[in-house]
Amino acid sequence: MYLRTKDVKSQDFVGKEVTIRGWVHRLRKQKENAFVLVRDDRGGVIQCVFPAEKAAGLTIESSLEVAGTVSQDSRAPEGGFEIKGKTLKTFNIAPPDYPIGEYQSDELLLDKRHLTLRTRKMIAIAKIRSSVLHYGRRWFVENGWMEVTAPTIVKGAVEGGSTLFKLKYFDEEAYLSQSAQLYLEAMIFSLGPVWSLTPSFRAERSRTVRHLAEFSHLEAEAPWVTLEDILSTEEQLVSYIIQNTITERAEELEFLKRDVSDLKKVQPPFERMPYDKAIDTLRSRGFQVVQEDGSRRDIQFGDDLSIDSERELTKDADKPIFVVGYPIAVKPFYVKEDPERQGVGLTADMLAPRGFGEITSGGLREDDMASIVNRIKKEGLNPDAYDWYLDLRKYGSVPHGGFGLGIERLIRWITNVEDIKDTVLFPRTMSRVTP
Ligand code: AMO
Repeated sequence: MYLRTKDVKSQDFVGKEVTIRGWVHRLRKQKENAFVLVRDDRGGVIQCVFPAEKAAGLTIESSLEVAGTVSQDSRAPEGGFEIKGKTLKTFNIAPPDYPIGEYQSDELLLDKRHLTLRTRKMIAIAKIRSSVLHYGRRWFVENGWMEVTAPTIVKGAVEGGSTLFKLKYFDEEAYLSQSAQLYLEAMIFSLGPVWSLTPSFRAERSRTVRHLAEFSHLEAEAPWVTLEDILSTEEQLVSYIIQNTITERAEELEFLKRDVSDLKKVQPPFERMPYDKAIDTLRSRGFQVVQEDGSRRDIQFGDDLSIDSERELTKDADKPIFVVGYPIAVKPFYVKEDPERQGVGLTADMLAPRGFGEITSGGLREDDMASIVNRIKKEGLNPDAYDWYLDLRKYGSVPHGGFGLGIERLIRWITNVEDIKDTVLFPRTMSRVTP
């Protein structure tokens, strides 16, 4: 039986013989001894010491099994325990040209992502990611929402035609889904509050540190809710994920040098800032927008919020802020218009603090048949592709709403990594579809 390094690093094993399996993570050969830092299949490491001749053929990333005696030595890296190796069995001796070392360009690390996954940084992020997904699912289960799965090959756009990935689907044209929302809307009539975690695809032409072409989308939808119900669900969910993740992954966050004192403050309620107030605040700070011809003008009511304006609004915040009531003109066709304020949507985006930007978008859905058809046409979309969706407005329509949370945006905030590409194991962007 072989053990994991985490279990071996304990007083209980000192003086005892153990067997571990893993890969050569670091290697230091001296005249008498070789110091082999072995990484196991959970990303844990322990130093194994061998007589130099025994480890002579070892190279970085060779796979091996080590049997030896555990001892405690304060000089041993990563916790002061090491294994005095007795036997060494190799599964594979890697050639000496392993491409990942201490200093590499970001591009090379992405080109070799299948190997970069073995770095301590990527292991830490992968574990944090796993916790974020786990606690997201747990929150929904504990609060009585049903998990569902929507198709990812679809006929209609949800978030506008410009970011659709087209594909040939046998003899017709179809798209990769931008959001499960419309399908979740169909499910609430018989399944009640539902949620899903599916990939969403956006042919984003922009190269930014916040956009992926494929991202993990956590989406929820429920009947008979108010906008306030949706916001309350979102703030509880996000707080629950963050508090549990920073507790469970304290070691990994420390490895990433993420000071979590600000994250500890993330508890409901989050501020609700009316969109009008957001615009007033930005105007009072002289905030300007760049127009298509390159000229600048003051931001005004009706403008969408760019990442720069989101950064300005949240730069001193510790908790996320909801911006509530965007103009429907800057939002997709399904957003419900406030019956008391023409042109204003019953919708809100959650902006993460300190400029991390939008992490959720949600609100109530338009349930009036005539206005939704009108808005589908206005967006230049084909109403025929939405006939099934319009049935939902025909047969027993009820007030309803939901939201979508970008898992990678949330992880970027939690880990404080610069580029969203580092929050996902195999990122897909405009310029990258391999490995
Ligand atoms: P939206 O398009 O705002 O809304 O997407 C919801 C959330 O998904 C994340 N996100 C992205 N993450 C990484 N890369 C991208 N290219 C990307 N695009 C979006 C963001 C965003 O807040 N159906 C609606 C939501 C709803 O109203 O239910 C929707 O998809 O975190």
